[in-house]
Amino acid sequence: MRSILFKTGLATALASLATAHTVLTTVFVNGVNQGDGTCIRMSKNPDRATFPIEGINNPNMACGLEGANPVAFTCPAPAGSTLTFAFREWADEPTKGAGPIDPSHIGSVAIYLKQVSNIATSSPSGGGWFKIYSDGYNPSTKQWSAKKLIADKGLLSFSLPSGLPTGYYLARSEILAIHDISGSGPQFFVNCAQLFVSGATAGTLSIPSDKEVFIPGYLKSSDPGLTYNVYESNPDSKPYTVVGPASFRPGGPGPSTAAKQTEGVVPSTCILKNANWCAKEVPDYGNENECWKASDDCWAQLDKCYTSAPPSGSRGCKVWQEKKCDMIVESCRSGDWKGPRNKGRKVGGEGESSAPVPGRIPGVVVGPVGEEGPTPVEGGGEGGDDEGGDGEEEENIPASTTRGAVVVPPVPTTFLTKPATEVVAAPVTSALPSQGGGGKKGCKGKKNYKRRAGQK
Ligand SMILES: [Cu+2]
Repeated sequence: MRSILFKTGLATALASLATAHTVLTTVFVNGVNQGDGTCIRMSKNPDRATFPIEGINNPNMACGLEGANPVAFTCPAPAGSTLTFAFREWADEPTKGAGPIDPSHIGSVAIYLKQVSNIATSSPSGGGWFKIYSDGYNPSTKQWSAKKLIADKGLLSFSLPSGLPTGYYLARSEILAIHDISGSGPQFFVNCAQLFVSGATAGTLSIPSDKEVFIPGYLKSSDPGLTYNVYESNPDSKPYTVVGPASFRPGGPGPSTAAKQTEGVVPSTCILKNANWCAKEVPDYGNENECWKASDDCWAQLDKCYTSAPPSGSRGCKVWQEKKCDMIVESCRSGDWKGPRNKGRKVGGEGESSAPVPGRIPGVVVGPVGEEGPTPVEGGGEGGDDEGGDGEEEENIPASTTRGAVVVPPVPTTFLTKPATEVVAAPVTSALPSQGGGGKKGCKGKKNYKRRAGQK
């Protein structure tokens, strides 16, 4: 037991040592927190998990470092539902630093999907990828996507196209930072979430050839989105073009309850979850010997919990120890040899196994941006090449949204695992990055800020 206690402290210490750019840690489906790390492929190495992918032709461009390794759970998400991705600068501490990313980062945020025949074994790299969301610079708010992400506490909401056929998908987040392209180069922060989408149709989605991309392979170093000088160009007069294809959002009737997920389901016997690890009830006990056996079982599970915990944290392991293993030890010692108590019941309260949600879940904004559109929208910031022009089978955007954005109301906060604190949007006084602390190579470039500041 002592060794486990030691390990507990060590795991926490290791996680806190992680250096930071940004990483996708948490998925919400229609506002429901799926748990830190759950369904997400991220590097197990806390020192690397938040780092950019090196080289635009690197296979890791598909799902990030260690992104070919599947995780045990695949999150169910109805076609047309709202997903929220949470990004963190410090993988296990959503409120540390700037929140999602250092303010020095300027560039774009995009979401891609790929339907896969087997969520555990299909290769993330290769064809089949299509973009469903992107945001670069929004001229109406004069905000770069990273600034918006910081204002929204790292929470990015987007909707799944309503016409997705039932099946398993990788949802890929791509945060591109180009603040230091002439130095260390572009920084691509990439992760994937495993999804089971329930749609009204079955089969393979057919993607228009101009909207399907291979990852890696979809980028050239000469792409306008990778050569744009954020210090010499003003995005209000020289629009920034987000890299990659135009978005593809197949329209359709939405989800169906007939769709049945068979892979990556969280087992019903799971009484506590940390990322992609699940605790099962300990064996029954009726005497001292059996009690200590149940205790051993509990601590052995705890060991697996810590071993499997990704950089997003091990809060669930701590809950398992304090609310299960410590209690069993206590009852074995005190002669209370009948158990387990609360057999089969969930351990820990709602949300205890994840970090507190740092802000209010933002609503999804749909529809093309109008001249006076108040907020970034899907496809916004792409210089208008992304408005679903060929329309044959793409999502029908109501006519009333063509002049401005329709804001879907935020999901009720009662869904949240912790009471959400109201986010007061940071006043956007300028697009200049604030003076952040730190000093990571390739992440700052204060000289350049001055140049831009002087130019304004
Ligand atoms: Cu960085």
